[in-house]
Amino acid sequence: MDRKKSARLFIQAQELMPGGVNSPVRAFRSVGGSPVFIKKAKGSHIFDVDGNEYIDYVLSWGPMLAGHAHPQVVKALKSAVENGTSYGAPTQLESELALRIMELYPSIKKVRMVSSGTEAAMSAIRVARGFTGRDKIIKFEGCYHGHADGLLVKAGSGGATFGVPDSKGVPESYARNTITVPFNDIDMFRKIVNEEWNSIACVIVEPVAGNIGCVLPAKGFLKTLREETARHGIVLIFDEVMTGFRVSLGGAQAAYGIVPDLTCLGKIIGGGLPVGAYGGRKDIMSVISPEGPVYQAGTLSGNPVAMTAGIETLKILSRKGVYEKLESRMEQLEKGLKDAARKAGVPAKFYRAGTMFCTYFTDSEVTDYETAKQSDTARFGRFFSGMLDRGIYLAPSQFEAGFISIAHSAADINRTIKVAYETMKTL
Ligand code: HOZ
Repeated sequence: MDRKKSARLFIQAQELMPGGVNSPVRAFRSVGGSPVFIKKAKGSHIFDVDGNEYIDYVLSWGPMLAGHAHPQVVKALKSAVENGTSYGAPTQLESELALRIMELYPSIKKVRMVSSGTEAAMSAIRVARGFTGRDKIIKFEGCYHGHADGLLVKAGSGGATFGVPDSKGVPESYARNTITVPFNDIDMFRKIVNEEWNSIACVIVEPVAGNIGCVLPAKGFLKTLREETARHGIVLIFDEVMTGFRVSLGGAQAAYGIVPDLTCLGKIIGGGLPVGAYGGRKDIMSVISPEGPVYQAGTLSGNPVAMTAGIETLKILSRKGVYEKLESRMEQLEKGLKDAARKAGVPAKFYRAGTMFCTYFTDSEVTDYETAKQSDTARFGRFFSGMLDRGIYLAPSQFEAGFISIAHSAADINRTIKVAYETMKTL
């Protein structure tokens, strides 16, 4: 497949931006080769500047659950833009999106819109600290909650991809307040909480760890987090930036039956525009300015264009039958990829939660960051390149999840399975 123009653009971009990109994982460094420069996307397909077409399983790292450029979203956006693109003042659209979110996430009694998942997570933590008067937080190894200072400790996503889970530039005094526990390690979590509870403001978790691939919560893990935090007055924050609307319409909290105190959302509630949100218990959310003493603000928060994309996307997702269709496509993909690996004689483990998934090249179960790291990442790199050259666009890292959308057809999935088998035979 010819990608000369992408390669040329990347050479230029490297002179202009660190690593030639505006977010590290995009640089393809862990899988080799040069990133694909995108020209446009429609439905389940994405097109590069050299005229190549790919079936897209990155979907802008998750948000395009309704497919790229969905006609209903595009139409609403066109008319929204005609009315101006930002006011920095209240609109009815904000309340409309807030109501839709609260209907689907009953744990959210009040919500604050922000502009990214990073902002949602760092703000939710500030609120938890303000509410409890405690400083420490617990996060899980390999979970990624955006790039705020205190969260770049044993972080997933680019941190895992490039082997730098603890970022330089984070003062030791910040990192000291972040306690890390291996994902799914119930005993260690209990021990730490029981010893240190009176200094712990919150526990933040991706209920399905999507920034080390797709690692499922072990039986009883999320329930233990809920019980122990409730017992000790610690705020439980579910970071559902990835799992929201993906694991189910009501997110991981609905799928696993756990009610967190605060929830972070992002990606899908912006339908591909820069949006995040955090919300939860009324007493906790009431500490936020101007109701309370915890400050958090943003000129672009609640931006009318972004709210419009979110509202239309949630309308599409709330239609009857959408999740049943997604489930059947996902089952088809799961079965096909497992069969392809078996027939090709390649050891692989496939995991998924709703429509987020990951294939690890290993014989052993992947249950946390350590076991994810033991998978054959070099083989993943070859798999990634083989798939790309055959028209399948996967996330360029073993430590990121794949996604499908409502636009992925049975034919897309069949083609992907066929190509996966061809590629796996060469690994
Ligand atoms: N944090 C994203 C993955 N979960 C990566 C975003 C990007 O590199 O664009």
